[in-house]
Amino acid sequence: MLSEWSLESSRRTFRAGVPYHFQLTNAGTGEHEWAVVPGGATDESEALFEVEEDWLPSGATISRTFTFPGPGRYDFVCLLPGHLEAGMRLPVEVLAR
Ligand SMILES: [Cu+2]
Repeated sequence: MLSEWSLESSRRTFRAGVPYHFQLTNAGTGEHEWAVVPGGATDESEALFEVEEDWLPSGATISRTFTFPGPGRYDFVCLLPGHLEAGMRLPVEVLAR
């Protein structure tokens, strides 16, 4: 779930190589996007997966499937200008399969 200015996830630990079905809800009043990046990354070019803000207007819920390629730390982030800095980063852990 995304809102101003946070991301929440019912799950924070995943396994590499397993497809996960994510239900993304924008519970905020503005646009947000959802991206998966390597831990600490801040640039869109580093995103492994991205759901653009057009798909997540206020109140929208959509589903996407993503598979983490390998173990390590990843972050769920919103990369709209200023949103990451405002706190929209959620670290998650991915374990070896
Ligand atoms: Cu945002």
